[in-house]
Amino acid sequence: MVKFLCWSGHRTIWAALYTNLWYWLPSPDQFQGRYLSTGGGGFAITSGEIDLSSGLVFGAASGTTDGGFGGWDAMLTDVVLPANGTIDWDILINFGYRSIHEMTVIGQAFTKSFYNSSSLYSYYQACSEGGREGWSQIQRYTSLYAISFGTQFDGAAIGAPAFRMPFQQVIHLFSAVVETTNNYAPCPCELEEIRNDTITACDGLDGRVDGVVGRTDLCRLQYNASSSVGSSYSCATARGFPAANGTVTPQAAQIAEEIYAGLFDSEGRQAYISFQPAASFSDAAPSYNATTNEYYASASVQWVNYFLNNVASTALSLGNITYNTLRDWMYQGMQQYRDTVLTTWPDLTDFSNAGGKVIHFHGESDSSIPPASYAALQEFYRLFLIPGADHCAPSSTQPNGPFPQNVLESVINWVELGIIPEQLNATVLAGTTTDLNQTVCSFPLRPYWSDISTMECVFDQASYDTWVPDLNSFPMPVY
Ligand SMILES: [Ca+2]
Repeated sequence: MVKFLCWSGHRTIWAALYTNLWYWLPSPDQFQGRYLSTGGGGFAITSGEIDLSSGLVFGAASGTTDGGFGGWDAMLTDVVLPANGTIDWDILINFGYRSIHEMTVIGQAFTKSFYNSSSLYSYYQACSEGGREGWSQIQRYTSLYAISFGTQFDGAAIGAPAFRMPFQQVIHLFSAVVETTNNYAPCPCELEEIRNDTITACDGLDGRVDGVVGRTDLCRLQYNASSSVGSSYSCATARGFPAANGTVTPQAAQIAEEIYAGLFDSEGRQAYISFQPAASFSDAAPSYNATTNEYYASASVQWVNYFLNNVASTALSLGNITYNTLRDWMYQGMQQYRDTVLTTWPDLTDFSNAGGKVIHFHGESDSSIPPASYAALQEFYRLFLIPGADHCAPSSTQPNGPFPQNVLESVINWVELGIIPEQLNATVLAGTTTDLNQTVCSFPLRPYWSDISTMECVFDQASYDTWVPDLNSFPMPVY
């Protein structure tokens, strides 16, 4: 294996003088005619060498880029505001789509040259922001390539993408605004009790009692957090919060229900989706005033300050923020960033015609990016909702849930061997059934266990309808 570091010539105005590219190459006897691009997470465009190793297993030369941010540890937020009030659009375009593209084109040519290989299968793999970066390539760099070269990537393994970033960032404020609107900030222990009750109540809706809510859609239809009112909770001191005990209040149940329901404007029109029942209430975590012994709502506000107000500050009062404010911030972000980080160009005809394939997976209990509202385009695109899983990882609260370990391999088998991933292989990584292999249904089919060891993939319209809400707060389609 050779670790190779080089740079491409794209200059940014003020921050970095060049963009760093980093490629890992398998030894020639292990090279299998493949190239892999990888991405980042959060506001990072790279995951560094951690992801580069994932390609070597499949004999793929693998690449990552620092986006011209000035180093491998630099974040977009470190460089996107050269001064308050000014966005560096050049660096934002790097983040949005250009740097991954340049790294890929150079990486493909470099790989062909290095191994003296005339043909190459090209892949992409990443999760979260990295998933958005993958979609940016599929959506943007196919038409041109389809005419004469085919698609930029033959296949992509994409997890929980932040591809509707201007919405998904704002929804991180939603749980706290639900609390301020209801004038009550539950201690984390109280909401955890509601979550545990939700898991207990909804576990069996998938036909099997295993501590995993495999049907959050049925849970949404059949469960109400008001059932938790009066349940006792007790937590030791943890994470800066004092020990707490009590019983679940109607206010906390109301807050949980509003968070599950999603964002609605003052006229009752839905603006955005939220997390599925059984997901953790991590966005609802309050702050604690040790002097007054009071909890108060708080939230991360990096997106609003940096990208909507263009101020490098993390301070933002929740005091005057309403549901309509959140809705308006989403609309502002949709307008302002529709050609950079809003990565939802809906027409993938050229990608499909060129033979491209995508496997997209998303934890059903994702507490960072809501999993709803993806279309199913089965010929070239498969969506797998992972029962019980959190954001790009298994959930510690539903440890018997499986998590996919070989998504890239399934993509490779689909592209190179024509093996259609009717179901996705996944493995239980913790809990009482560690190492148990399971399969995951391809959406819109949903799991139902007819007995303890037999899972069927079924469809029912009422469940499906919960995944495709009408976001009619906006006067135009939200892609
Ligand atoms: Ca279950």
